[in-house]
Amino acid sequence: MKAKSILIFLLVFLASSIFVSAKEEPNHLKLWYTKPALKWTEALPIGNGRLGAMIFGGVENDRIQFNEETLWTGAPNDYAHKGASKYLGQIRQLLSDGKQKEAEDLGMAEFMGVPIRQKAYQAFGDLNLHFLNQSTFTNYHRELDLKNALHRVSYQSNGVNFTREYLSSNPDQVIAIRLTADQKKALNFTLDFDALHESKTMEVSGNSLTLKVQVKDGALRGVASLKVVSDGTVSAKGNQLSVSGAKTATIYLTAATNYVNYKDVSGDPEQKVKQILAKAETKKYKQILSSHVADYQKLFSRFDVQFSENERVKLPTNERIIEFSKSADDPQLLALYIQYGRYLLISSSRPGTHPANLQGIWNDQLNPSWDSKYTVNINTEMNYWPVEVANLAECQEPLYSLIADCAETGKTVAKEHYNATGWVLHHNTDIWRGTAPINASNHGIWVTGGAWLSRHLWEHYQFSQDKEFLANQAYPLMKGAAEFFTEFLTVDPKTGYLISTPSNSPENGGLVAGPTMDHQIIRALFRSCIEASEILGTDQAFALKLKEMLPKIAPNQIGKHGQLQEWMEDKDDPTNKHRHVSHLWGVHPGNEINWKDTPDLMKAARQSLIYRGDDGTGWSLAWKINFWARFLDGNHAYDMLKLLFRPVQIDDVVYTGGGGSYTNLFDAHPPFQIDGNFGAPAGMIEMLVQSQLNEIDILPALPDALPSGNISGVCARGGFELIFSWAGGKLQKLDVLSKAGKKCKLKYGEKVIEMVTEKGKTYSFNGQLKRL
Ligand code: FUC
Repeated sequence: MKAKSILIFLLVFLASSIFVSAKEEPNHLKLWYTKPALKWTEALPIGNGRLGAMIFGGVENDRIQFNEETLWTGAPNDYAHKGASKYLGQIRQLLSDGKQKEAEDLGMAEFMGVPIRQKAYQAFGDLNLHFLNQSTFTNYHRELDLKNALHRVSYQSNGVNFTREYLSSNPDQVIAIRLTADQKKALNFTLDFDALHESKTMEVSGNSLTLKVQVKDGALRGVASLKVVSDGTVSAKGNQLSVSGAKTATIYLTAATNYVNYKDVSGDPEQKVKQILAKAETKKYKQILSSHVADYQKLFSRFDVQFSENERVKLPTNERIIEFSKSADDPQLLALYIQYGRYLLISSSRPGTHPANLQGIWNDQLNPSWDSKYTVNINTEMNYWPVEVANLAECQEPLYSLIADCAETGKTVAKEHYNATGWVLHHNTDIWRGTAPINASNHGIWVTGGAWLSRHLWEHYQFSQDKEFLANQAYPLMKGAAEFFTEFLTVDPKTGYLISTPSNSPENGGLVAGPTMDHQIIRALFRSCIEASEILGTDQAFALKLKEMLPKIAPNQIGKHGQLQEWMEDKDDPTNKHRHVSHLWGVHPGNEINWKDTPDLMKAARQSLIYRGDDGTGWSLAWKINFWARFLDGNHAYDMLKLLFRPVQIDDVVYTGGGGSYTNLFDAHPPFQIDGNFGAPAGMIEMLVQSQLNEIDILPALPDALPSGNISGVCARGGFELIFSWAGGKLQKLDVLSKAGKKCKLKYGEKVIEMVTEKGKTYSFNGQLKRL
């Protein structure tokens, strides 16, 4: 009897999983549309960390605009301004004397990187597909399936059903496009390459097409090549390939450059591309598809989140965004946004690749906004805020490599600009790992970029409890960053405190002595080094030095408007709506300001945020979601989401400024900048669980608009992974998996429990935190 019911269950399960065919995947894991994309921000992104593409899904003409992550302008260069340190004392003195303009002028003349601007990430090219006789079509559908990392297009034309599937494979290092018709010989199309680069060549031979580009200002050149495999005839036609009389065709596209690392551009892209394609061509599409899906799902399927669902879930994504801005009653859109953020992270940042830049890896221009590089005074860090909590720790590895590179280049800059040991990274970096001050002295001389990035190393240890990582990778880099500040911090002649000068409160108020944010970041860095040295049992003398310096660093101060002071002086303007709210770093991502230990500072920080207002650019909105979650005000955080989903250039909606979302749910600074796509999911998760204060706080900032839901695979500091559900605004059930066997302190509302845990064991609780 028992066996029979198991069999029936299995049959029903199998039937239902077959029934959930491609198009029936849950809607909280799909972006979908009923029209092809016309604008770039309507196209949908695919990526494997290295190769990215935006798919337009046009019927007669399809555009696949693609990128390779190492195609940048410029050449190896350390950007250091040799001998700049001669002017450091003078700049400090001018600032101390209240002569900001003179200090900035001297900084501009003698202290900036060489050259003063860093280099730009480049669009690579377009692959265009031209289909014959398909000017009329019906039943058009295009979608991005986040569960399988697949983009699909389907439509009917002249009585034939056509489908296309697009993926960017990490295991096979190709973008694969599979085209099918449901009738023999119905698939007829031509393919060609195009590129914005002035210097470009195209070659056609056999079933392959090659595009070679040389960047205008620099040492890098790129080679992109594709092969077509089809049951029809593949032939060359001028600069094009032609496929005729086919039922199916598969295109394998790959690209490479001569970039090897930030010091070496001796790579052989022809050879690399040839090897990749030779391998791919011998495989069946099904094999490439299944290893792609398996490889992607290893990361993606560890985590799930669901809120309550209503009729809105049946709308195409463009309409859903517009409806949300009218009334925010679509909780499941938030789940889609969180999962889209995870999808974008997996697609733009894989072990062995470069970190996600300002646009991830997706860029269609030669002069993208802010060069699509790495701005480290918020943007690059924000890209990685969801990694730990949303169970994608591996995706942060590229950031560790970038930090390690900058710790090398940053040594030269520390020496030349400050005559100091250790390493420093200012406002920005690029593929050449520039670390010197850039752009202008009023914001480019900001010294704590490297220290902030080092926090990500420490946080990874906090979440993973991986001592080997701490000893071998994290601590040496953290220590180098801290060493710099032991020499850089100077006694403020006015207050006697140690201060960071010259620097800047990003990007507000010009060059100053002692911005609050710097002191918060430096304190956090020192504290983490002290703790790491205790855990590892090393470097006691260095830890002692940091301990002695810590209390001497200028503290957080409350000013005359009840605000947290952004600077040493009480000069904040309560009407200033600047998008950066840097002095609240200690609230998030830092933790030294919190309700438990420093309630007065927390109130002042909240007051500062109220003065700044809710509106802002895309990433600014995303940061404010995180702040409101830390202030434990879920309803205010939810209000911020209404701004985040403000439609930007969607259908005929008129856009009125500030951040928002494009049709493809890309975050709008505007223009597109990917940080908000990562910072906002982190903030939404922060509403559901927080662990920055040595306890795991469940549903700390649950908004009224999310009365029920469930989340699984969400991670907390201390090496814990949680599954929990809530209904009617109340916790129902909680499972805690202990991955490191550490002590666990759980908090839900007023209730707090502590327990010793065993590594690998799961502990279950009811809604009152009673063990089950
Ligand atoms: C910082 C921000 C801008 C933008 C740029 C990439 O300079 O102030 O808003 O995000 O980075």
